[in-house]
Amino acid sequence: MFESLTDRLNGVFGKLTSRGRLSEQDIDAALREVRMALLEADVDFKVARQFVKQIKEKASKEEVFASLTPGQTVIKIVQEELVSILGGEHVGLERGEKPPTVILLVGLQGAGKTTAAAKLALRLKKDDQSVMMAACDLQRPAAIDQLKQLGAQNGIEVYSEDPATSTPVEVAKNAVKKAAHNNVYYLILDTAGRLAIDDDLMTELEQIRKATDPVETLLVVDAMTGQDAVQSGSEFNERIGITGMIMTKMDGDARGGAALSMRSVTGVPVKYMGVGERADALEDYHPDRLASRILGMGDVQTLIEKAQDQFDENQALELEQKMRKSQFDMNDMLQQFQTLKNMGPLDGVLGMIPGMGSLKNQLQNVDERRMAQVEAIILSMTPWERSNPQKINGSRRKRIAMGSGTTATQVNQLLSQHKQMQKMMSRFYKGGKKRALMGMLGRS
Ligand SMILES: Nc1nc2c(ncn2[C@@H]2O[C@H](COP(=O)(O)OP(=O)(O)OP(=O)(O)O)[C@@H](O)[C@H]2O)c(=O)[nH]1
Ligand SMILES: [Mg+2]
Repeated sequence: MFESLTDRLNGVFGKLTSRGRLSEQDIDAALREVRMALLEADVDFKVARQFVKQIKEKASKEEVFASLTPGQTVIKIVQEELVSILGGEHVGLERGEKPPTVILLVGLQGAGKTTAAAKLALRLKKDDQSVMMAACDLQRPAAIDQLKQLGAQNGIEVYSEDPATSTPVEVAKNAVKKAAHNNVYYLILDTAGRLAIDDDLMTELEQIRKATDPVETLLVVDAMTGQDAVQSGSEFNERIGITGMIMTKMDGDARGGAALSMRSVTGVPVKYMGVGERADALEDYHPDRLASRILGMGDVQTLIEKAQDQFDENQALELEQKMRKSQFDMNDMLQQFQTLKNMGPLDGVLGMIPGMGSLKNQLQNVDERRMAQVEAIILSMTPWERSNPQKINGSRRKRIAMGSGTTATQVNQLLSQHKQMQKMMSRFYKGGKKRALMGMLGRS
């Protein structure tokens, strides 16, 4: 979701690093562009202003002008500040002393509460925790069915009552009783949304909160709604007090402003991000990783964690080792592509792979057919070729193209993409993050 911001920032950095020395005016001009880029991405204007101010202050302290690589020093500062406005440290889910740990989900209509309840429940279940969901949304009859269906699909117990004879507070209270009785550790309460914040909604939520004493009150916000999301975040926090946020629809093509401003404006940590409609499309929110993605340097850590969900731990470890030692060959690339297919929205996953930026451009609107082509090319290689892609000569290329129903040019493209990925990956590990960043930006 940060593509255009990433492009803009890379443009600014490109200008900075192409110069030997930088004057104060150069930095000022660059920071003005950074500020514009943030505003265009719909970042809260106070946040953008503060961001640029901090960078300017740090830049003068860190003696950018005396540095031999001033442009890179500025980029390092931008990265640090980005991590800082995104919240600094990752904050995980709290766990109560004794069961049940009640997690109350609140938010506007359509923000993704019910989906988030299932995602969170599935995550906890995968971590071997006992978990139950309760349908406290009695606004729409369909809401209960929606939660029940999600529960059935993912093997999660759902507590519900007849909406004709019960109230949201009653459902919540009884769900807590049942969870305590059954020794269920986590109880997730799905609540009703409203089009806008109103007193009825707030009163209802306050009552549920009083009755259930939740360990976490998580606000579910739709990242696509930009500044409105930020506004509702502040209001919910003032009215009922929230302990964290789940930012949904991060897979959408919004400009990313909400994601960037939410933490700074509300002061409340974002704990998770929703990145798709599927129940497994939930990611932990890590400010440093997100900053890397925004700056276009990939997010190998999240990628590896996602891969761990898909293939077993040994395979994932092996992959990491190979990336470190630049032994990532075509077999690994094939495996990655096959795993990618199971890891949810392709765009999001591609953005996490260092060096994928250029591939992404070539694979515009990456679709299953393209993926199949890549697979076919690799499958047409012999095992020896897959382990030694650099030794694939002209006649081999022709044969591979024939075998996969593609052209020699397409085979060439894939080979150079692989080479670039390999280079980026090893640089990512060997050179430390700063050098890796330079590499991602194509300036080393
Ligand atoms: N692409 C994408 N869609 C999402 C995500 N989270 C939720 N959705 C979709 O958003 C729509 C609304 O989700 P719900 O979970 O029903 O939202 P809600 O907050 O419970 O809505 P109400 O109960 O009406 O207030 C559904 O179509 C979901 O599939 C996400 O992270 N990415
Ligand atoms: Mg709902």
